[in-house]
Amino acid sequence: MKELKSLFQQKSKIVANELKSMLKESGDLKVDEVVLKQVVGGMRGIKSMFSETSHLDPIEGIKFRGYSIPQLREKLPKLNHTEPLPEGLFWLMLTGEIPTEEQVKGLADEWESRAKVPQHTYDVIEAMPIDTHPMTQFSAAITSMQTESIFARKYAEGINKQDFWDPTFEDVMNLIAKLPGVAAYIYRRVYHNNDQIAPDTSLDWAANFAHMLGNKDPEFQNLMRLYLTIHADHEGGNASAHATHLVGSTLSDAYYSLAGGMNALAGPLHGLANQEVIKFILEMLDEIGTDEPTDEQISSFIKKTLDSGRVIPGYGHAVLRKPDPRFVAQKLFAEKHLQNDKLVKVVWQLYEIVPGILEGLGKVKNPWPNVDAHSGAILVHYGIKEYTYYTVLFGVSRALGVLSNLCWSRALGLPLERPKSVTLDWIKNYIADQQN
Ligand code: HAX
Repeated sequence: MKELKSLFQQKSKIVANELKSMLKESGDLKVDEVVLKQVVGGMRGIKSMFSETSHLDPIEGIKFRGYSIPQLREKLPKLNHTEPLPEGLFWLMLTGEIPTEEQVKGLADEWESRAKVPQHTYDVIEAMPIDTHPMTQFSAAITSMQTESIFARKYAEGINKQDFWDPTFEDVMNLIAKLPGVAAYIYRRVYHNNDQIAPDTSLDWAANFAHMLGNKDPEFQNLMRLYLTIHADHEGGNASAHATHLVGSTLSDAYYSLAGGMNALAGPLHGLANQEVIKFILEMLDEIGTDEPTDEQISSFIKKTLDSGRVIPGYGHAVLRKPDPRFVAQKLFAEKHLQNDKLVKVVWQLYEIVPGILEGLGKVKNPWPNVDAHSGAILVHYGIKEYTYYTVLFGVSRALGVLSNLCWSRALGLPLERPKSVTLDWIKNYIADQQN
């Protein structure tokens, strides 16, 4: 994959030089103001990170190197399928260029050639009890592959810091190539009696993953291409991207960094929300006693959930203030392929009902659905009913974004991340000083 590597080197050098001269000339320019509630309240909105791979607009949603999700679905190579290949998005995030069909095909072949998972990683997975959450198995498997890190080896040998990006790029390519095999292994181990399916080397990255999960339906392969594309990145500050970046900023290698990001993704306010959504819907249908509930029945279940001090999973967002374009993309897919699916219809009913109720609370900043509100119902339709697995699917996709970001961080020589924290006494004294 010399072409992608040298293109990335070339592009990142330009950005590195530009950034260097901008910092030299305007490094002291003020870009933000921070108020006390942001310090205590999860740093919402504070501009304090650099990330080149994507940008999140509260209204327009995610843009990958300037391209919205509808534009990606139109412009990224599909190789005669109906949805774009995630390989194309990875190329775009690293280079800023939409790749050609040949380049995407070449990248798919390259990942296929690097896909072999070390035996000890399977052994590590096997050492865990079968009911270990799949995200725990996934995270442990990623950490176990750290033995393969070229960056860690080169660092120990004393590599020049100008060259850090090179072994990082190699680690990232190796790691991404292996993730579908690791993730599919966990799925087949936990839910299908360890009946493993060998990879089909003629397939692209997403379709081969679909195949190893156990589904050969071309429509499911297209779903996986779409799913693995749209979940990949959500700018630098989201919890999984930020965690990956933070760990990586210590010069931990790609394996440690991604495991850190996956542990963040495993939380219910982040990636685990996809399992929580379908669990919530199934519990609701069970309690109401029908798979075709009325709007009134849904409304009263939602209100009951809120009254019990719980959140409605799949709704709300720390940045977005409109329906998530990733939700919309999945809805369009479902409207085309599974409009008569009863569970999908419930997702659409929730979309009509939940925002009004959340708005009525007067405190929820974004009452609209996020990416996780739709995915589960579609996966159930294609036979992936085991919802405790859903966050692993998200993780395989998210790796593309956070790892291309890691390549950028190394190429730009971004430093150790180390913000300042304050204590209650510091806050009290600061308030007193300001009032005097
Ligand atoms: N249901 C009920 N209450 C909600 C809510 C929801 N879906 N979303 C926000 N709120 C509440 C918050 O809990 C908070 O209440 P308190 O003041 O009582 O603490 C209040 O509204 C203000 O919160 P906010 O500013 O609107 O939202 P935050 O930026 O603090 O949090 C979250 C954003 C995504 C964590 C939040 O909307 C939430 O908990 N949603 C449900 C879980 C979910 O779907 N997570 C996935 C998000 C997308 C993602 O990362 N996917 O991986």
